[in-house]
Amino acid sequence: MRNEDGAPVRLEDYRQTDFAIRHVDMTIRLFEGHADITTRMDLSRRDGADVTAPLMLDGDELVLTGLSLGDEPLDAARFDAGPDGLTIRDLPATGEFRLTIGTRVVPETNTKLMGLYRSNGIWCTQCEAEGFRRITYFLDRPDVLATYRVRLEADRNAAPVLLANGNPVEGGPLPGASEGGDPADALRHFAVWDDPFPKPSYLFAIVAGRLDSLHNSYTTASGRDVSLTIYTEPGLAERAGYAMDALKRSMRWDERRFGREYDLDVFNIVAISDFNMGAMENKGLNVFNHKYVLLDPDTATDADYAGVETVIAHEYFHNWTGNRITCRDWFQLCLKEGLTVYRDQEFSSDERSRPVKRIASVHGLKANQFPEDQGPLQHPVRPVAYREINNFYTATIYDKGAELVRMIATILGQDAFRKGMDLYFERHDGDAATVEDFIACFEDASGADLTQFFLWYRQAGTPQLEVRQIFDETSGRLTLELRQSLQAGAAGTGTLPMHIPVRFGLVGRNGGDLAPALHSADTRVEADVIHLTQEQATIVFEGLDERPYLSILRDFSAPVQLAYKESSQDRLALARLDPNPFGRWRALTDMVGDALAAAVRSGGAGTPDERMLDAMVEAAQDEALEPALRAQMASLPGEAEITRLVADNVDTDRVHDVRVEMLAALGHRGKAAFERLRAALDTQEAFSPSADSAGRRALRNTLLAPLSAALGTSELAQEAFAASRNMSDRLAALTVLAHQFPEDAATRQALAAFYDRFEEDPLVLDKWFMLQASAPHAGTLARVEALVAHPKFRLANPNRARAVLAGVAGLNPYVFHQADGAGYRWMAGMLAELDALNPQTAARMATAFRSWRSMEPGRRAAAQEALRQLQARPGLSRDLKDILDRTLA
Ligand code: B3K
Ligand code: ZN
Repeated sequence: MRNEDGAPVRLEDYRQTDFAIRHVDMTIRLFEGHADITTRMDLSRRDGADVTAPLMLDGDELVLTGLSLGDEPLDAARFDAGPDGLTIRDLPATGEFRLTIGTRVVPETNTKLMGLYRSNGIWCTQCEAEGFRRITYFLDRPDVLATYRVRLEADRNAAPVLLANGNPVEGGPLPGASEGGDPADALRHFAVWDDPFPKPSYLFAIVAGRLDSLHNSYTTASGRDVSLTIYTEPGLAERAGYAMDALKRSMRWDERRFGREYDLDVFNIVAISDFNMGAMENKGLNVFNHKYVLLDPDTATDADYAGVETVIAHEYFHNWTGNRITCRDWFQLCLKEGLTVYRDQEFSSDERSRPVKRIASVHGLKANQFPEDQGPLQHPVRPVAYREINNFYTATIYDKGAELVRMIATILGQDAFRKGMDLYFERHDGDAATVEDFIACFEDASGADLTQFFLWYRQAGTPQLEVRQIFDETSGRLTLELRQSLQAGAAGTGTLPMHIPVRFGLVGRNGGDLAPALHSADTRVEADVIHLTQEQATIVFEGLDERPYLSILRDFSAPVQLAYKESSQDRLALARLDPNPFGRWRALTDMVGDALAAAVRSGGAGTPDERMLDAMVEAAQDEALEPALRAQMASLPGEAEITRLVADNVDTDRVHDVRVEMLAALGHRGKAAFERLRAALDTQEAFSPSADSAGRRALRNTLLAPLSAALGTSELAQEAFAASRNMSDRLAALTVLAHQFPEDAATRQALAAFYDRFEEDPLVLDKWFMLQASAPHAGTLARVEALVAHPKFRLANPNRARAVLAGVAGLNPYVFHQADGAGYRWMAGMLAELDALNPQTAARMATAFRSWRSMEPGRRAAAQEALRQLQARPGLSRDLKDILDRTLA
């Protein structure tokens, strides 16, 4: 059962349950206004468990309607039932026994969207992490694995589709009065589903409602026929075609790359409009935020297509990494999440472009995980304590977790990595495993000792990697000095040196990688990887005619903060010459980021380095590179990114001004080239969601911002908006209008036209809300007040709430960090309102405050004041309180 409110759950306190649950048989009767649930479970004491221990089942806002042991109702003296738990005493010391528990819940009023709730009339569930206890009393933890058989009953008209985990067994009308049934059942029907794979309760799911569907089928490598169905709200199934395609490609890829096949007769996906996160990997019945299923060129951007592909793959891959092998406890969350992110990143790399995908992942890691790792919400990839587990579905668990898996692959090499994965699947299929179990598989498969590597799971924070190079012309020797350090942070974990794999290249003056002889090294150097395991290492290469360009930390081979005094000359050379495409992007981006941060710190843009701007213009035009990569190299970081780079004493007004100036300077410098490129890329080709087509659109649309900034008028964006024939182009143009030319009549007209056209399309309308909330202008806060009063705004819908709240707090530092503190106060007020409806989403949105200490003193004080006032409000959820307490600590 949950600890007393406020007391954290600790890894060191882990112990097995006294009871095991072998099988669960549920009947769920859905009615308008309530649902009745009967849960029959077969339990026994575990070997060696205390024979007198009571059974303590978890609950959350539950009402008990019946309780029997075997066939007899249980005497009231033998149990205590409350909304948060059910304790039963004097249960049999040996052998299996059966408990039958009745509960009643009200899905219609469940705005937390955890447990059983209704989304647009559709009954659906979300159980991870602790939602099953909102449906029935249970040992609601991931190390209690049971098989489930579920019977659903509902009105045939309200819920013609009845879904649960596993395979369908039977279904049909309930007997009406004439057949001897209950007259009230005349219009009702039932379905029975059976899931043969033992699973933890967090993977339980049901869905019932009026749904449209898109069908397909798949034959696995060993010849099993699987029926695939994607269910949507009425009228939207045709938008699920790309998701279906992505699903089939994911299934094939997992067979080829990891030898993993699907294991049930059916695989169902349901797209829901009210959902707290992206999607959920329930066994055989994935439930998705419809944002990650529904697409067509007219309503979805290329980024949406890529997101759908990723999330479909991610949830599918969980079938093995998460479901067949699950986590022993929630401290092991990275075991399924980090690993599955790694797998979905690899999938996207293989399906699309490896360097482009890597750049996008690294960009995301730095934008989301680095600030978390360096601020008050810091925690290790394997945490040791939590107050609210839902607050640990973080960038650290997911994205840094994926980086750790990638480092294992780098350290062991692809073959040994695959052997370790094979061993993991073989050894732990059907288990609730730990990170130690996972690492042991790689050690056993390869013979490597990963003891030091394990520190990456225990120590929080971003290590700093200091690099120095010395070239001696007379001897032709190049000396590399590497040094690592880790600051103790909020998590208070260790700071020991870790195993950092540093991929590198030595690039010749005319391009191409050199392969000089290694003269000496006090650490292991293997091909293009330096294994830094001590605090510092010195590596000397010899036989060089001239100083090469050092391409360091290629492919971002470790999640570290690079501290390297690299000359502009080297960066510019690498941006042009590095044979490693990631290295080209890295050199140029670091140069641009440093220039912007320096300008902010010194109080003005000054004249931006023309060679740097030229390098961006040149990259945009470089036919040897794929267009998506050219777009990445020619883009300026956003204001949020620059804010992060400045790191302390930040004045976000300056951030804004510096970026605006730099954008215009880039536009001036590249004007002719950018115009030519935009014309050349305007091929009028029929829309294709392929990565190539998307890359060309990305490049063309990226150039619109600097060109418009240089022109100083909205004409180009107006033309682009009018000519747009897909959502990527339309949204790019509208963003330039709304962000650069907020006062123009043309902008107002374009926003109104967009609204009129897509008013009835919630996913597009989210974009309309977010676009305005993220506009960096003095008038935005007033506009945002109007947006939340708009008839189409619904705080209870997480996508809509996120569009506005994260639009301001996540994407718009200029407004969120407004010097007068109005942005902070507005956000705090919204969080209080949202918390009363949906604590999980409120807590997630509140993490936007995590970097408040990096602001200049005036803003810092205003943020602290807003946070304190919010923290002092009575009745806050544990979710939000946990985030606020840690943020202010
Ligand atoms: N496992 C879910 C996330 C559940 C979040 C619970 N607060 C989706 C995913 O990572 O695939
Ligand atoms: Zn996941």
